[in-house]
Amino acid sequence: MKLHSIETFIVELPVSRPHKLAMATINRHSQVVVRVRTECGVEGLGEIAIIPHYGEEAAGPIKAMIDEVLTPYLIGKDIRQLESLVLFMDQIIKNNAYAKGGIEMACVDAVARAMNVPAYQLFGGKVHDTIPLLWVLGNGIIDKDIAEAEARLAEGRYKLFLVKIGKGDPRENVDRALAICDALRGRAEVRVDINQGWDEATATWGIQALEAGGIQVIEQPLPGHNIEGMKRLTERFAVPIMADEGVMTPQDAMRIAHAHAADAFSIKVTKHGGMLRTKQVSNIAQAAGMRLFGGTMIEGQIGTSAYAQIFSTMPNLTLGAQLFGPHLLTDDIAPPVIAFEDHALVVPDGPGFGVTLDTDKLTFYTRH
Ligand code: MUC
Ligand code: MG
Repeated sequence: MKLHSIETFIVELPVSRPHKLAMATINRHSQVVVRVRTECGVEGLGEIAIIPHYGEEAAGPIKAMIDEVLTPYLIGKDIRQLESLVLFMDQIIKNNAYAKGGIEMACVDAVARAMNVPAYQLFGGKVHDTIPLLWVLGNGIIDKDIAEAEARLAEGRYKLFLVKIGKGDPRENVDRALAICDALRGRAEVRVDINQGWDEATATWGIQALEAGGIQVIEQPLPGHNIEGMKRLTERFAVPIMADEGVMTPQDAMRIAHAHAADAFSIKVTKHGGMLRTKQVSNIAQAAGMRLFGGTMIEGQIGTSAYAQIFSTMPNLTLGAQLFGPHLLTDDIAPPVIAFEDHALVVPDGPGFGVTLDTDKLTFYTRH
């Protein structure tokens, strides 16, 4: 299966409401869509969703990295040899996880389609048929967040919620999360994501209050590089402390696991640089006795299916997944393949990721 072409498109999709994080408010959501074709005519799709200011990445540079730097070297490569392909991309240029991850994702889709199997079959097979889903409350306003959580509960789709805090006054952050937790007590589980927004003194005070008030998981309270601080918080508190921005590479995962600087990882295919590297991170966590949470960069149908495929292969993915993208995005460039039942996402079983591109929608939403 020799690679014939790689195409990229920057797409901007509408969202049902502005989504507020510590570092950005999302009004339209950007992704780089990757389409590969083999010489024998098999196609594969990848999606690189980008949260502004989350990391080092932005849509334009990712597209240029794929088109101008990686693609010229990759044409003619046998995409069935996925590990070789990833190692080869690392020889072409260091880092650039998102660009490499998007290409690898599209190659996984093509290889699995050619074999007529779901992509999870290339990674040891699935251990989960469904994955409990978490909705992210990102209004930044208590009443709106509670009303939104009530609506999701009433629909029967979500009973796990995460409040985005870490921006502005830490007292307001804690009060908001606790007010939402109180309103949903006994009916839903509430977690928080601080997105690196606190220093250690604030986190020590804040987590104590959040834990006492019933918050169930604390995600990335400190800057990702502060492993020592994360270790002290993990040792100090019973509530699970999760690393997200701190765990990008398998080497990061090793360092954090070795230092016991988190109880759990939020894993994401793009930030780890593809499905193989995501599986490596999950294997390190599994060996270290750590739990996993399926993260998101707010993917649409392609990315959500890809993430669900690899998450479904991980025995220690016991904290559910925040694959709420298909419900926050109000339109997509592919018809729905993601089904939901009993507060969980059903892992798609079609060939590859099971997704077909809607080329009219692709043209409509492509940024020119
Ligand atoms: C993160 O930090 O987990 C994705 C969706 C969301 O609301 O936040 C993220 C990124
Ligand atoms: Mg996070």
